[in-house]
Amino acid sequence: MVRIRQYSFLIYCIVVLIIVSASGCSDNSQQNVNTSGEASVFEGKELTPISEQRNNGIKGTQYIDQETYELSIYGMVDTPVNLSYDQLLAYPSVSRFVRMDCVEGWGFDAKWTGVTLNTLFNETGVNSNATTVIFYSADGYSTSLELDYLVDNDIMLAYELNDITLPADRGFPLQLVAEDKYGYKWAKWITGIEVTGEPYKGYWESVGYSNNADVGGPAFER
Ligand SMILES: Nc1nc2c(c(=O)[nH]1)N[C@H]1C(S)=C(S)[C@@H](COP(=O)(O)O)O[C@H]1N2
Ligand SMILES: [Mo]
Repeated sequence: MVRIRQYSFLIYCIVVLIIVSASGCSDNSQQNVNTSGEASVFEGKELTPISEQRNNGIKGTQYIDQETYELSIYGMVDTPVNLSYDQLLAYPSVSRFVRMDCVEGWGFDAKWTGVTLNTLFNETGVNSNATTVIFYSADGYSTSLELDYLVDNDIMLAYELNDITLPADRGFPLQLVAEDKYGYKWAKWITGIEVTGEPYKGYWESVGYSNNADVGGPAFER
C-alpha cells in the first residue's frame, strides 16, 4: 500500500513538472526565449542575464517577421536603401559591453553585437547639412539623436544581446545601443531611419523628457 502511494506521488510530481515547464511558468518576461548559450561575462565584466532584464514598450512586444523585414534609411542621404535582415547581418559586426540606464533608475549590463551606423551611412552617404537622425519603430515609437553623436561614438544597431539573437520583447530585429544616453533613446523594433536637418522630438521627448538625454544629466527639459 505504502509503496503504491509513493509511486503515485512520484508520477504526480513528474506530471506537474512537465506542465510547469511546458507552460513557461516562470516569473520573468522571457518565457519563450531560448537563452542557452547566453554569455554571462564579456571582457571580464559580468552581464545581466536576459531573464532579469525588463521590457517596458509603450505598446508591448512587437513581433516582426524576419523574412519580410526591411530597414529603410532615407531623408538627407545620397542613396536611400532598404536593407533585409540578411543584408544587415552580412556587414562587418562589432561587439561591445554597454550599460543601458532607464531614466526611471533601473538598468542592466550587456554585451551587444551589431552593425554600426557609420557602416550603413558609408553605404547611403549623408548630406553635409544633415544634423539629426530619427529612429522610427514598429510600435509607433520614435526618438532622435544628433548625427555628430552617432558618428563620433560609432554607435551601433544591435541584433544580438549577450550572444543571443535579440528576442522579440527586447526589440528584434534591431535595438539602438545609444551609449551614455537614457533608455528612451535606445529605440527597439526599428523599421526606419530618417536623416534630417531639423531637430526632432520623439515620443518621450515631446512630453518633456530631455532631448539630450545624457545619463546623469537632467531627465526633463527646462
Ligand atoms: N520601440 C520602442 N523602443 C523603446 C521603447 C518603446 O516603448 N518602444 N521604450 C524605451 C525605453 S523608455 C527604455 S528604458 C528602453 C528599454 O529597453 P530594454 O527593453 O532593452 O530594457 O527601450 C526604449 N526603446
Ligand atoms: Mo525608459
